[in-house]
Amino acid sequence: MHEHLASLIAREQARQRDTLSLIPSENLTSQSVREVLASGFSHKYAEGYPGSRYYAGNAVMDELERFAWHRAQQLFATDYHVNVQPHSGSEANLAVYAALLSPGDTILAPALDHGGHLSHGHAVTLTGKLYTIVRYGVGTDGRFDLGQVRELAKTHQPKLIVAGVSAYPWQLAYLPFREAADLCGAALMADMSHVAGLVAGGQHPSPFGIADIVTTTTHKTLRGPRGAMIFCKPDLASKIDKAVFPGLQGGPHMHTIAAIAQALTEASEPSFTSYAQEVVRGMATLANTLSAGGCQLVGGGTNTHLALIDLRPHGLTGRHAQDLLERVGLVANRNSIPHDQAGPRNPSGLRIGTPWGATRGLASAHWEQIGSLITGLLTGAMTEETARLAVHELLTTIPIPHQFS
Ligand code: DSN
Repeated sequence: MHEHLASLIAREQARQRDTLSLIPSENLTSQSVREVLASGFSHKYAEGYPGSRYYAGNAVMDELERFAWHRAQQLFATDYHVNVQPHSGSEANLAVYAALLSPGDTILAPALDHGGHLSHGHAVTLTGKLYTIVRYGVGTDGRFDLGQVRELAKTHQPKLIVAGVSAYPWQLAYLPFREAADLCGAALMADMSHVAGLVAGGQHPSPFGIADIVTTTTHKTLRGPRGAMIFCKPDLASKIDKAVFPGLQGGPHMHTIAAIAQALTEASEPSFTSYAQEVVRGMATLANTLSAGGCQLVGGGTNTHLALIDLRPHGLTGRHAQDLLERVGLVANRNSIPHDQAGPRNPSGLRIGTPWGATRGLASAHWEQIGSLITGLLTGAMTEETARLAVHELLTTIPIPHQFS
């Protein structure tokens, strides 16, 4: 390996060892996942699908992809068709739109500053340029305004409704979205990217059986390699498969598909249920500590893996708070909050979560400590030096488990 690359890897390993990621979309993967990812599966072109490839030499790849399908269906206890080829969550969502819609058709989706994702039709993305986007958001209680969703569905007659989030602290109930979709004959897509691991671990409602299509990334709470999957009801299978390949992508990343199959296997073990419980329990503890310490949580709390802190009462911007935490070894990300008057580059919120920390082994007492450090820093009651030493001491006592290092 080139020495510069080796040194970059070593520096990143040290950064991950010496800091704590609170970014709710990040996680650690097992050594087994990374071994599979680094295998010779990456050498093979396998355009097409099992039994129907455009290159020779794909007997093993066919078996591998079918194995990944079965693992996915087993984990989520579903008979939905599954496509494991999307290279990322944004491509998965775009593939669904391409499969079901024509340019100009209307999508009803969550607004970005209310917890949605760029790929849910934000104006700066291709999804926002190709389709007519109608946005729903949260009400005064911080929860999605389901009355608004129903009204918008009736008024705008969207062809697709998106139920999915990347910065929303509450569990999603999928049935009200189904009802809204049925009011106008729309298809319902659940984007469970953030919560897939919680669904697998029984800590979040499942969209299967309710949504027509379920998309997910594989590297967040699900603790797999970077990738994505699309599940759909059997009658949509052919459209979805064609939209992924050849519609949007060429050769599938077979090494990633193999690593996804490994991660899905790990997520079906009882220890993963304990992990998912720990993610949610830890987040509740962290949120309670933050609230008790004077932080205002967007939406009033959380019952998932993440929370958003409204920084305005502290007179801080998102960038300021993100930098402040990073200087003491806590890595979080600035985030827009509902009706944010500040721009997305320096918004008014800080997004935090527990998936990475729970994999590292942090439990409730540790999250209380992290919460006290964050409130101390944001309120100015604690010096950076004191917080930095405390984070260092905590992480020294809880090294990354061997299995994940
Ligand atoms: N960037 C991811 C997140 O942080 O939520 C979503 O793609």
